[in-house]
Amino acid sequence: MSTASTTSSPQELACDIFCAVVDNFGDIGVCWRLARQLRAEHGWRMRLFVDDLAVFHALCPAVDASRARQEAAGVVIEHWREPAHAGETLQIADVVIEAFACEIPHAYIAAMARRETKPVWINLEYLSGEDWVADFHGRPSPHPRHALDKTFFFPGLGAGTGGVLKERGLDDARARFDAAAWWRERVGVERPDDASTVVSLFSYENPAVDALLAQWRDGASRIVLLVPEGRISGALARFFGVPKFAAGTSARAGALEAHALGFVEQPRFDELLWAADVNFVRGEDSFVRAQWARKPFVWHIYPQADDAHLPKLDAALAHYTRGLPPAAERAITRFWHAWNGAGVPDWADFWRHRRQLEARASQWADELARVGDLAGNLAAHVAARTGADRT
Ligand code: TRH
Repeated sequence: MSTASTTSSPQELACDIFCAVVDNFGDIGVCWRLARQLRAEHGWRMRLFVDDLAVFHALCPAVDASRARQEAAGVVIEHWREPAHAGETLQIADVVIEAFACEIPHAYIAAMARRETKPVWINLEYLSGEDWVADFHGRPSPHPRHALDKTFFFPGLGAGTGGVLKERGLDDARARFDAAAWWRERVGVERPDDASTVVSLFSYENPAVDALLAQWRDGASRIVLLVPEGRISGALARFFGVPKFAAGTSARAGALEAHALGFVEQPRFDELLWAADVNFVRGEDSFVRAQWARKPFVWHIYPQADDAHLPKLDAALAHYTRGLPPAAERAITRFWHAWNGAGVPDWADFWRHRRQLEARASQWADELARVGDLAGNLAAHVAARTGADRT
């Protein structure tokens, strides 16, 4: 392997992101969104190392899973085909982001240490709304052997954290969204009238879903359910008694009408959240997008060993429910808990607070925006470290 020195122009910072896909879509989902945003809004020269191009292809169909190196949305994509692999030529960027504590190749780290101007090395962590995040965000961690230190960058929901990703044009795109056209194109039916409640359901397998589907079926008002094909689809198929609930399938039972949707490229995922009245989301990236959609939502948190996710769930609830009348706060807390394994969800109890939840969803999006967007916060951190504002 040859080594090349980085020759980024003074205007253009070079940045490498390393992403190991643990499971599902969230790891690459966050990294891909961040890479695109740093390219488009900060003009950085981006390279993204990803170990699983097949998963990446689902979010970005332009990615060809058989290619070692390619480009999409102005970002160079390298197939990180084995842990020691660091590209055909060892090029060290000005900013190196190690996502979710994945391990950067040793040869790459050694070359970082040899570089005259040391790169800004960022350890991008998972999102948590817990209070301790603000204390740890931005802390340096010296490398045990090399003269390098990396900074812990913690996404968060409160002041003093790294914030969450939000593109500059997101609110305008939401305002321009043509719901009627979307329903015709994506679902193949007319947009439901205001007497119906539209629910989007992006979730892991969930034992609580059967009770909820039965409540929707037996309820007094029409529920239109939109379900992207995925891990919850089997439960829908069983409920409706069909072989599978694949994209294009529609089914009806009582007051419930459900449509299965195909997986769309990541920039189009928001449209689903904008089209619905309430969104069931999961993991990390869709959880963040639901907050920017300014609609009530329900979070299926990524389950961790020893229930380590439960304090994170309650920390998010503490932010999100702040200022809600006590009855509404208790109802949303009960509902989120039930959706995450504690109790049986009670739709009527939750949705009778609809108007208050809607008002809070909008207010919360404004509060969250005050933390600053993650890409902008990251660029500011790098500018402070390099002494030059090149964003
Ligand atoms: O897929 P997720 O559950 O991801 C994760 C992973 O499990 C990860 O290992 C874990 O650490 C993390 O959660 C907390 O959920 P998430 O984060 O919401 O990612 C889903 C991505 O898929 C998101 O970027 C939106 C995208 N998406 C599309 O692009 N098109 C679609 O049609 C749909 C339904 C989703």
